Amino acid sequence: MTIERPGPFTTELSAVTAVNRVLASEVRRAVASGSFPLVAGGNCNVALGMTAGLDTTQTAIVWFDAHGDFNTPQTTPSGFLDGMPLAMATGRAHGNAWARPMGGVDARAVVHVGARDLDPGEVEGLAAEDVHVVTCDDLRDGGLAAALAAVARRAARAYVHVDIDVLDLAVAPGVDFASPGGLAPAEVTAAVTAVAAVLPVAGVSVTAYDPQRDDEAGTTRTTGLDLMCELVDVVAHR
Ligand SMILES: [Mn+2]
Repeated sequence: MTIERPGPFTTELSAVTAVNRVLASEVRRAVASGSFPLVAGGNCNVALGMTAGLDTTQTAIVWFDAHGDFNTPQTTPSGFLDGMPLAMATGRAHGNAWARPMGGVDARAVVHVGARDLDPGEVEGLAAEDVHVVTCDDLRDGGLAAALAAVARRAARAYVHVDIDVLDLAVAPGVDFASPGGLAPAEVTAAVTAVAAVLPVAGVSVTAYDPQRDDEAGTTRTTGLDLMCELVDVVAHR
């Protein structure tokens, strides 16, 4: 199914919250009927509807992204709302618009994986909120396990969010804010396999594909679709 904004556009913030309220109720409905919520989103804001639909009090977030997505209106250098979804999902940014009415995930139940392009205010915020940050190098050094063990003590299930810009530029050029030095698809799959070994994965979102930036071979689209299939396979076989 496709989820669209329920009313006319007024502001970006109200559009994001409106569409995510619809997404949250659809996720709730899917879970209640025994279906698995798998979302292909234009940007990372879908995390709001996913977490609210899955019950924020018992859900850990494992967030794969080259960027922090942890800015607030006070720290953002760009003003982009798309740089704030993880901060909004945890109530750090725009709390009155989202987390207070809809619920926010405890930031200590969040693992951020693959960051390599953080703004200074995000580095401070991630540390201040005790988010577990696992860089690409940390991941290769086995640093994911301790972070997962810590969040598993605070949650009954995990929501896995993959911004495909976490992948290396060479395999996923079709994103708006590409950053070199990223992960291979197999590294993401292996990391999600490790998540599923610790907590049941209750929902997956894969976001931020921009067809206008993809190459002629459709490298990112192909990689993204393959990755979604593999992630569902990983999650379904637990
Ligand atoms: Mn993102």
